[in-house]
Amino acid sequence: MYLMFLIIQSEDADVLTRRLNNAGVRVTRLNTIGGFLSRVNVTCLVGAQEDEVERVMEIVRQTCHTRKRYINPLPSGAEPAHLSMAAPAYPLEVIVGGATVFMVPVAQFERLGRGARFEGAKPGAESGTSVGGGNAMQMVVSIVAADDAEPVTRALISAGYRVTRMNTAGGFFRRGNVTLLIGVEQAQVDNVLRVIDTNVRKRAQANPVESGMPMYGATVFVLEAARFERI
Ligand code: 2BA
Repeated sequence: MYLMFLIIQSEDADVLTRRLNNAGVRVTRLNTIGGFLSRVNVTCLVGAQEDEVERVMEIVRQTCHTRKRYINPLPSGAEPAHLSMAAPAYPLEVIVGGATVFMVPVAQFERLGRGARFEGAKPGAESGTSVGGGNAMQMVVSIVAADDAEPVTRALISAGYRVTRMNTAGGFFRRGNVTLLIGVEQAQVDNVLRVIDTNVRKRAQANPVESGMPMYGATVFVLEAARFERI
């Protein structure tokens, strides 16, 4: 499985989300800002199995269009540093891409809060396999309902973990949810998942994709960090 990051223009976001949802693909949306133009854009997180990736890419290709943008020259001295050298007397044309796509391999994928208690990673496929071996640092990306975010965060902090919260939104109804980033060593991953599982409201069955996220108590992608350092 892969976690796909699709950075797209806001104008295409609703149609892309709808088309992906109609194809049975779930999407989590983040409101983001492009570093160069400082314009609002949208980053979609999509967990896709290997055989789904091309379907997702095809929908992205059909939906996300390149557009011309113009940067108006600012009065001398008022322009941001990265534009100042280039700022000409006429608008500068920039072609913004249909989409910028990153695909990151997922080491472990779990849906938690489904009633049955989380028993730990099952040996084998996409479960607890660490390419870095040993106790490599993992980035646990957990999408939870907005009202579960507070108890889950509190429980993780009390258990000694560090957490970053991102306000995100589900695909279809854009219902608010929260994406938690938790950096932990491989040996701690099961425990983190257990804490999340215990603190989300239980859902007996998955909501259909059209009902918005989250469809389970929590959807979790574990990514292996190539490097982790605190400075
Ligand atoms: P922005 O950073 O606002 O960039 C908008 C467009 O401006 C880019 O379109 C590109 O045409 C131009 N541009 C960006 N950086 C530039 C630079 N250093 N010099 C000259 N022109 C530059 P795209 O390449 O299609 O990118 C669209 C948006 O995708 C970006 O918005 C950014 O939010 C994201 N993105 C693209 N490449 C990325 C990367 N390597 N890492 C992270 N985000 C990326």
